[in-house]
Amino acid sequence: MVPCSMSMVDGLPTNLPRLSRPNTPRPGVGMVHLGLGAFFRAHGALYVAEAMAASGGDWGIVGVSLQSPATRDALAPQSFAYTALERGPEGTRAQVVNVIEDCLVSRENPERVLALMSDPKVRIVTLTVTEKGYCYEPSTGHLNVDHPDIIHDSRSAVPYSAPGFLVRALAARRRAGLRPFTVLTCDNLPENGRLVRGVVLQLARMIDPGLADWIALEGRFPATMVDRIVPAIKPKEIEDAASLTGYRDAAPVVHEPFRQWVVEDDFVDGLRPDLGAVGVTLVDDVTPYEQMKLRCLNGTHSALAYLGYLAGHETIADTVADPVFARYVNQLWTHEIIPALTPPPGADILAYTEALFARYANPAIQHRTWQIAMDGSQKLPQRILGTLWQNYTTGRPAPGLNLAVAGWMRYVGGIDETGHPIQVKDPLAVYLREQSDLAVGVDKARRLLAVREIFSEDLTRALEPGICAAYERLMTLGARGAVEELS
Ligand code: CS2
Repeated sequence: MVPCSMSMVDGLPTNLPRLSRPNTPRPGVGMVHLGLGAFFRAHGALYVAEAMAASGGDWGIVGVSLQSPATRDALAPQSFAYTALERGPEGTRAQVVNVIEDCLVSRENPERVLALMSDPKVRIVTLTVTEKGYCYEPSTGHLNVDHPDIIHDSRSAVPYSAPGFLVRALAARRRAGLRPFTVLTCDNLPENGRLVRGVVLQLARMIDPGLADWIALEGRFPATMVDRIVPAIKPKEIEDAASLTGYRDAAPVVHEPFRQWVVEDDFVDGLRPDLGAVGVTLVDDVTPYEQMKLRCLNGTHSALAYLGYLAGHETIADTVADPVFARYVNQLWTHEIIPALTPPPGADILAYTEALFARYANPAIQHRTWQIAMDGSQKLPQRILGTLWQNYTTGRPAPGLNLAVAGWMRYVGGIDETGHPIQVKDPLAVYLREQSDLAVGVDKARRLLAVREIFSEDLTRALEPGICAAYERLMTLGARGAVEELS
């Protein structure tokens, strides 16, 4: 705790020194990261820093925020160094991360971002722009050509979107006779390498078919599976960090001890940091790892987020501390998710889900159900709907996942079980709310099942009976009651 006698500015004691970067020789810049949020700073950036410490290389990172200047403004006065706080059940460990060399805000200075991405020393562009940042349609995986940013980026050399920056920078490299950079997506998307390659090629084709052909031939878009639970930081945690470390850091990150990164080893000219030296699994095919993680972790995260939120639980740890939800999540794994999976070679899937439960239960990680509930329209297909479809085609009942989708439907309806408004954050929030408001009772579920950006026609037909039945139980019994009835 911060001693009360200290004076405080923005909640931080002012007589503590500010985090500053040690005066050591810096590696050259080799990577640009689009979407400099907490996740990358607590995951990919740490691996890259460790890989350089282990094997050298000029892989310093310039971070780019696509929207808000907040991270740049917080990090610039501390020369882009920051503290990573590892929070386990046994306590907190702090380390200073020193791998970000600069930070740009693309809306302020897009030309500078493009110039950097077209610089020959940059050989990899990593991304964590969240699902919606790829401007694709979740039900088909194709670029959303009606997206306002994509319409803009197809016409203007100064882009707004992540796909726009990738395409315009690759075009500049081609004009300059340079090799392309590797595009390394670190977002939780289905077959993320193929997906980002697809949206980049589609946008490039709208601009210049010759460019699209060059990218298709020369570009590399390795798939990845990323895993570490990194909740949004609260102001109180910034204060706690200061009292733990003895210095003020305006932008620390908090993460759990666990981490995993599986990467398809397919980089332009084979150029990459020595990731294998620091525990990254380099493979030919990421698909089974990615499916296991997206369905076992993210699928149950979303299920717990919607139903847990409706039942009044603030965090995932609170939700699984409720025995009804603890049974529910274990049943999801055992009866609905694992039977529909082909796990990676040699994986012990039961040990994996047991470890997952312990990670959820970690009381030191305050991961809000509301945070995970964000952007459900972009998350449901790869997290839950694929499993539901597979269970449908093999005739396996999936009452727990049906209830999770019903929970999402109730959630995007915008009113909780006590009659209070829910602050729904989703690119389709307004439209989803309108659909829900247009109907009464279980017809709300039918309306939402007809949203084609999320559910294909086949999926709607297949899932309608189960999801409507679950929705009715949810409305009758409430979230906790409906979950309890299943277990
Ligand atoms: C979470 C993920 O916010 C969410 O939707 O499910 O961020 C999750 O914590 C990570 O994928 C864990 O690796």
